[in-house]
Amino acid sequence: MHIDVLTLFCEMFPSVLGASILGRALENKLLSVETHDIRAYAENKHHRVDDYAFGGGTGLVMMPQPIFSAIRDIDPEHKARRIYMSPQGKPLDDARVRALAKEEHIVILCGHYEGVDQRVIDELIDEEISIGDYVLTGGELPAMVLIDALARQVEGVLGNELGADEESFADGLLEYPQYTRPADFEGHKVPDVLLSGHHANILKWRRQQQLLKTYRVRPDLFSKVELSDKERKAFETLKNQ
Ligand code: 4FM
Repeated sequence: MHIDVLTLFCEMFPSVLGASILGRALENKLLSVETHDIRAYAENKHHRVDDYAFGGGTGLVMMPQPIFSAIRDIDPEHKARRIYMSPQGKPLDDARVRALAKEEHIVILCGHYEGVDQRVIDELIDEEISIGDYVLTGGELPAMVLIDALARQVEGVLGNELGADEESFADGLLEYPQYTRPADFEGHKVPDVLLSGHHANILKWRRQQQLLKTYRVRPDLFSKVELSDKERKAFETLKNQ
């Protein structure tokens, strides 16, 4: 997969893209990311990229010319999936990440100021995506969030042999709690079942913990989980304990 990022702040990307699992994935060419400075495409004398909003209002709007020129340069035949990161977008979730991970070429536009000229969205963008219901100063952090989530779905990026399918959200549940040594840290003990060596009991306990956590913290996710009649009954008993 290749990802092109259109941004006014290319300098925000190298440290995040260079570190940890994402850094290794890029180094190993499992995916590639290229950042492009929108300002370099501005054709006016002072390389201006924003202007006042028609109709009034306080903020500046990113003007169409530099973004149209950049996208025509990077994806002239519209072969890529073009994404605009903004709070007005559809909330990103695991299903969307998995679907986008199948794309060969993605272009991500990072917005700033009060947004971009609507003609950019109407004429150039395939989908508008939000990483959550809060407003950031720019789309760069959301773009990095999306890139990181996509990278995890690319074959070979995760070191373990299980991969992303065995990880959180694959079954629509939050993760169970994890513990490592020591078994007793300043009097705070690891649950006995995890030290018992009884594999079936451990699996059962972990599943119960996932269900309880999801039920309490994310009722929206819990309502979508499919449970057998037997498991639903057992959970009713468990949650009333
Ligand atoms: C803020 C872009 C205002 C456009 C931003 C406008 C964001 C988010 C975000 C900065 N992007 N999810 N939340 N972007 O805040 O994706 Cl008009």
